[in-house]
Amino acid sequence: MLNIVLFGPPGSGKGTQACKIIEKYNLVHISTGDLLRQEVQDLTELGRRAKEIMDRGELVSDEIVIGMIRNKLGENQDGPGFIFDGFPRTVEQARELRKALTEYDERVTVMISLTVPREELVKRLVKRGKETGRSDDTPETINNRIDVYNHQTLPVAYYYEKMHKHRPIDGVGSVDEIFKRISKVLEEVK
Ligand code: B4P
Repeated sequence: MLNIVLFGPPGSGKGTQACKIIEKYNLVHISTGDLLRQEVQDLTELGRRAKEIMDRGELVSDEIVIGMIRNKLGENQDGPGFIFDGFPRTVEQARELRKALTEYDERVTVMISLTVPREELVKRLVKRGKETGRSDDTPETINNRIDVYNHQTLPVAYYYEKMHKHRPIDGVGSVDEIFKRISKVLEEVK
């Protein structure tokens, strides 16, 4: 299997690039952000709790997120692999992902890490907030999300670095240019 962790700060283009990677490599897409927004839309108890946390720009608890991932892994074991979009976001989530994949004799192949300067992230997310009305794309929440990323999520990059799986990619440029950079790495590792 080809199992990709797609990593980067909020607004770095993870969701955007995930769509293109899936099209080319036919992988199962697991976006914890999308799964949580679906819970919010379905008005579940989990969704109600998650919305409050997401609107503040904080991270939903590891326990909830890991439970959602385990369900998805169990349902899709016959495919060519997974793309984890926005997960893991803490070192604990990374450890749990490793455990869960090991149960299926699988492992993470590579972590693609999109790097984008803070000013560009804020610009992209403010624009998306105006266009879509997404409730966590407000200037105050965006800044908190980037701070949370720097404090709680960035250590995940070092976790994969130690395993020689971390591949940083310049996330500034056109969507197609960035996709070409990612494809080059994926052709090397697949
Ligand atoms: P996510 O849904 O993962 O949201 P995100 O980090 O903002 O990334 P997204 O994929 O949406 O944006 P993208 O960069 O593609 O998380 C939302 C919240 O859910 C989190 O804050 C947290 O509360 C919770 N959550 C999710 N996963 C969790 C976990 N594992 N643990 C705990 N909590 C979790 O794109 C952004 C914008 O940039 C788009 O408008 C796009 O059109 C634009 N764009 C993309 N590429 C571009 C380019 N090359 N040039 C210009 N613009 C570009």
